[in-house]
Amino acid sequence: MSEVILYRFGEALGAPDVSPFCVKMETYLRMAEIPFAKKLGSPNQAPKGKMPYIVHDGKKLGDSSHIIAYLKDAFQVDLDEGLSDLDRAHARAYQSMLEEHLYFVVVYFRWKVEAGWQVYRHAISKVMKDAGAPGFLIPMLIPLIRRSTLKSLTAQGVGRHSEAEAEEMGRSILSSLSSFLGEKPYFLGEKPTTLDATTYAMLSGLLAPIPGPLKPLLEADERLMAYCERMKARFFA
Ligand SMILES: N[C@@H](CCC(=O)N[C@@H](CS)C(=O)NCC(=O)O)C(=O)O
Repeated sequence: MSEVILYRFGEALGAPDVSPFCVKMETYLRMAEIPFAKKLGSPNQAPKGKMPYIVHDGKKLGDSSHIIAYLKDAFQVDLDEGLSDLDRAHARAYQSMLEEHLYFVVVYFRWKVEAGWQVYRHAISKVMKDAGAPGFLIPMLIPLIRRSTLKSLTAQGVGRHSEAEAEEMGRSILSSLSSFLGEKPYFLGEKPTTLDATTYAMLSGLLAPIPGPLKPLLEADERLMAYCERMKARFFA
């Protein structure tokens, strides 16, 4: 079976990628032991206009969850084998909470709140430079990308809230995650499943050194921090 080419933004802020969805994809590929190579890409070339995307056997696919469904078939690998219907229902619900809600709280503190933005814009600039964008264009493009991201954040809804309200969303999601994890090593039990790829990616996004409440909130939770260490040691050693 030929290797998968994973197109992503690039490393930044101490994470394998500046984008939590690209970290999710890489974590999944490592967990599933699928041979892959990483290349820098851009949303302009992505089939759904968002990163990550993959190329495999001449096919180009976008959206991390669609990619995982494809890889499951193509490589006959199932990280969720043996899960009960209830586990699957929980996994689906937590995935939505992480990808459709917590992700946007992360975006809020990176792109909207000025203190976060003053740090995050350097990470964006680095990623664009690494991807080969002409140096003179980067300072012109960044404000445009920020404007369009903030427009999406407002349309999604999280962007309409105050900082205190966004922080409270982060706090309540982390508290739910921590309770759900409990004393288990992985979110659905003794063995890591697809949900752990998403959870690890979103949590490691929170650990990026961006000013704001999210990193301290996560760092105050011993269970979630131990979980992040466990995932990192097992899949990113
Ligand atoms: N549902 C998508 C979400 C991907 C996503 O939101 N990617 C962001 C980066 S974290 C992106 O490419 N944003 C660039 C843009 O919207 O132009 C997935 O699971 O892959």
